[in-house]
Amino acid sequence: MENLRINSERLWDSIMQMGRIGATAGGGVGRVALSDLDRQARDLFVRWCEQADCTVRVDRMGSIFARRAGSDNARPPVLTGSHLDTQPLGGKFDGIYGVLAGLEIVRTLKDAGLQTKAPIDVVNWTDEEGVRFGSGTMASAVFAGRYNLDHGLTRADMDGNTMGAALEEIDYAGPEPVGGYPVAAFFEAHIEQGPILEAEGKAVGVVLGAQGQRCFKVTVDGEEGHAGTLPMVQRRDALVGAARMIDAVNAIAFKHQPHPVITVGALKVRPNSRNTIPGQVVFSIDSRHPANDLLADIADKMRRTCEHIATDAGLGLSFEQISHRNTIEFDERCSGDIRKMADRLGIAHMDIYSGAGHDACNLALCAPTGMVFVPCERGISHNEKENARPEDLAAGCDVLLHVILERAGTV
Ligand code: HGY
Ligand code: MN
Ligand code: MN
Repeated sequence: MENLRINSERLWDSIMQMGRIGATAGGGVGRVALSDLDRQARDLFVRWCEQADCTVRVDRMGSIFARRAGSDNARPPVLTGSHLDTQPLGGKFDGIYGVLAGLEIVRTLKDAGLQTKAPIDVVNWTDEEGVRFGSGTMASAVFAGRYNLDHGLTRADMDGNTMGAALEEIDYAGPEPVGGYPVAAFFEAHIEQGPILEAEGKAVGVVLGAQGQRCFKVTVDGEEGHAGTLPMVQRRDALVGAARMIDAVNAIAFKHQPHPVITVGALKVRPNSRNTIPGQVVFSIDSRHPANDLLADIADKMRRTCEHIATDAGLGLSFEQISHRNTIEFDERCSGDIRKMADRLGIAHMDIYSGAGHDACNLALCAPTGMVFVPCERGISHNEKENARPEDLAAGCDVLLHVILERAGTV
């Protein structure tokens, strides 16, 4: 069993095949959660899992659980997985690697005729990225009990459509209750999305934790008017106000370096017409910091700054926090297992913290949780150019295989 290894070529081929669903002209993937492309990716994943003798269940948040039975199915399952949804202009690896690494593990166990004591669930968490509904990792947050089901299903996009309705539309509003049962452990494999492992020449990162995050929806209300006739001094231009706010929150980040990081990445202008003065702008703020109290201070600063700008310009303002997750530390026993298995397999590794958020950050609240990072080229992610080396993906997957085998126990 110690000599068991995953099939690197099969893992790579599956990632490439999945990358064809929503492939972009720039070589990446655009497969936003709950789109028809997401449905196609889910269907392919389900087909592959069934071919690997897994039984597939879908919960009410649309997360998919592909179970490889153990010899004792009364034992809590060992979960592994990540997400198949991507950024609008994303890559082939962010999230996808973790889901397909889980699939590769159950395929490897099937080939080897190996049975575990506890069942293994390969999971695809719904809408990790939060592109359309604003707050990511919502399905795993409901699973972990951070939010109730109603909160998850009623998240609305900028046009007011809910996540519940979108799940019905793609036929993935499953019947299973969300979470509420014991999980032996959750392990998520993921590309690092930063430059450290590559620079240090390590194939595996043992992730110790992840920084906290607060996301906001800011609505600026002005008044529409004719671009050719309304004098400048009489205007209440929501976009000019929003632009000042965006510049100001960016300046707050620069003033406090090396933390926090603050990003305004989505903006909706109403009515979005060349010759109408913008009457309303809705924009997102994503802020992150490793210290929870400082992240809260930054949130206050941003709110007060936006209020001043709105008042000065005679604009209305709603500054709404739509998600908040504190900094988390992963389970030491899980991190220790990852380190130990990397050593045993002779794979170079180092401890690392995650700048990005992951479903594992939620699972850590309800189950022992660990994460395995692998390097990605020049740390590039959320970009069509995202790339990783087959040998690093295989190394991370081999570590994951042995960590899971030890946790699930073998017959
Ligand atoms: O936003 C994030 O950290 C992510 O990629 N889920
Ligand atoms: Mn991800
Ligand atoms: Mn991502």
